[in-house]
Amino acid sequence: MDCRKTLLVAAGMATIAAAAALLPTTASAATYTVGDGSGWDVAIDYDAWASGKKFKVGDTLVFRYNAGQDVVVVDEQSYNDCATPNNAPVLTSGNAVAVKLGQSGKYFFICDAEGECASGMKVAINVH
Ligand SMILES: [Cu+2]
Repeated sequence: MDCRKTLLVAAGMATIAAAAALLPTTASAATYTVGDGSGWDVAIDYDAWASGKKFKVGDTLVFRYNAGQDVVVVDEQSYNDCATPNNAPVLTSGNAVAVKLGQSGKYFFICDAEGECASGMKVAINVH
């Protein structure tokens, strides 16, 4: 019966922890550095980076990158094709570029340096 009591205490603590974990999601806007410490570069799994994150309207993405890289805001088709439309906004203001996620929906970003999008330098963000 000691064992049963321990289980009940553990369950109670888990409930408290779960409730506490919910609190930050209702708090103010967040800032995410794309790729975290790896920044915006080739050979990084941005799908893995984005998965599990809950991007909200008002959050900000920060792209940190070296010279020769850039950030292009594109639509889904261009993201899939790694193609940069002629009229696409190219963000080149340097290290770092901040992008505010001003409305809900999907955002797509690629690097248009030769071949780098195809090497994985692309990220899709779903904003709720
Ligand atoms: Cu690049």
